Amino acid sequence: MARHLITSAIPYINGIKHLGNLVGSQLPADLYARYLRARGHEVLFLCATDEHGTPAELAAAKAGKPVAEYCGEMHDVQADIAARFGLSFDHFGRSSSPQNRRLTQAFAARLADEGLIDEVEQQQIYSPTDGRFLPDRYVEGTCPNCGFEDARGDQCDNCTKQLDPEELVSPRSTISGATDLEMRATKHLMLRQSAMKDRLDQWIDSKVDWPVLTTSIAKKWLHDGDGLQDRGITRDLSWGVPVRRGDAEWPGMEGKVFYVWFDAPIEYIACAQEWVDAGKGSDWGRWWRTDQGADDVRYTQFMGKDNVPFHTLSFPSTIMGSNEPWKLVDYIKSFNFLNYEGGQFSTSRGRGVFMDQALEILPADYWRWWLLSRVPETSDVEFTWETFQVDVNKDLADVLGNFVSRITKFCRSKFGEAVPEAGSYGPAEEALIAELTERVARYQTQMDAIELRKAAQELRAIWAAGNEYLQAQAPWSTFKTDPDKAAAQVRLALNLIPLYANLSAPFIPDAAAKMLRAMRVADMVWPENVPEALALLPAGHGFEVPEVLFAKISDEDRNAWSERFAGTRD
Ligand code: B3M
Ligand code: ZN
Repeated sequence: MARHLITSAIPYINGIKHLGNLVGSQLPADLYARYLRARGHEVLFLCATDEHGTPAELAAAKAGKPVAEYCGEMHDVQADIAARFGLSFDHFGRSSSPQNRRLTQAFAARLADEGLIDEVEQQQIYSPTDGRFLPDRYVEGTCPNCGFEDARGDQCDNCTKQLDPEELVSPRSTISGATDLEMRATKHLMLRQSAMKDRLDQWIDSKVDWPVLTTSIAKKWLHDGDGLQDRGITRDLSWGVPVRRGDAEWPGMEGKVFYVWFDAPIEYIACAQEWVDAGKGSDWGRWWRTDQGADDVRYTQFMGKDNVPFHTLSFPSTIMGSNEPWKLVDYIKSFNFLNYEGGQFSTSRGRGVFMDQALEILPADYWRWWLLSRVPETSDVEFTWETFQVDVNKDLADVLGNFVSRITKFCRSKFGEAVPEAGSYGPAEEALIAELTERVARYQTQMDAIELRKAAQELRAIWAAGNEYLQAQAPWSTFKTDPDKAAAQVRLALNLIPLYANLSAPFIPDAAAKMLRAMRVADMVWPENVPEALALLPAGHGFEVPEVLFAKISDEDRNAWSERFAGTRD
């Protein structure tokens, strides 16, 4: 038994996440957490809302609410949807927590004491009308590249060029529309990542087992162009962690906050403190401080590829640079993107299916299975209603669901609702038990390695093996000539149901629980020994025929949904 700390990238607060966000971090992290818990490991699985930065301020303004109130409400909305998706966080925290504020300010003080923070003077856009500096998204104007008139200060939505606000032609304030903008000098803090380059490089080099997607992105930022750049870690915003040097004022930094990407990963630690302060745990240092036992912890992070630079370079710079005994990540699992019907999912344009909408249509397990079995591990993957329909109908309804309903119904009709006693196992049964023993071992190997598509494939094959056995042995025919033999066949097939439930629970927890309830099995127990697990239900053990586990998706449903989600969300 080991101890596993698992974090998922923390979702931005501004709005409900789409399925592309979900599959790129929270859902695979949940799969892994559920699997490790089932294997008997001690797991701390943390996630939170990422509440600072311009997107939060702008979304709150759009909703006509004070930003703190908006974040509080959206946190609850996201927590509720996460729970309904079965995301089994031990704690779902908030990056705006007092714990994170204190920790972020303390890290900044440590880094400054280590000589890793520079104070630099910069020229920045100031709006006398608004009485403030205007960071990226607070300025709009004409794109110098394509002439688009509503380009944002950080990027042009028309031609996608990354911009600095000063580059915009005829810039205006998005707060007041003021155009009398001027350049003024202001001071900002820079984290000297360049000074950490060699340490980071060696560290990444030592991670030979990491996914190539993770290391290649880190290497690119370390070596391309002029190499790793220092990073501004402060912004002229009012919403965020106020810039302080620990408990002390930071002269010249009044009215500024830390950049959202500086405090967001620190929330992984603060979240463990929030978990303790919420009374759910008793010792966060055991998970995060190597001087308090965290050396024994295996720490795995899950995220989309766009977040990799921040987790392989920026956050490790913060951790290593502090020269304090913090736990560093052991393994970073990153993902490519999920696209939606020939384009991208987009939060700002409301394109694709969002988590709340998905649950209006179908229960979480349908989505969990499709997303996890098609998780964009090695390349980008496209969601289409057609593949969704085909996969759900085949894997969940025809293979798993059908197996369960067929064998329980057949048993009820011929032997009653209890495991039949007569007959004994022959070569076909021994062969199935041997095949499943091998497949379960492979499934575990893939799950341990977080090779999720391969694991899903193996699980699908485990389900299919039961169906093939039933098809080949056909107890309904056997029954006519040799009822005892049919009884033995049914006994083994019924025993496959709890085995399947336990193995499948990390992917489809609700269906797994239903299967166990129907078989009157009280606890989830991982089948460490497959032959033993297949003898779990003794002769005479009562069960019920469960209600339909998975309904098929009809062509009408598919067409209606694909039409409903063709446009953008209002
Ligand atoms: N909120 C970006 C995202 O949701 C960002 C992740 C922060 S992880 C510390 O994709
Ligand atoms: Zn443009």
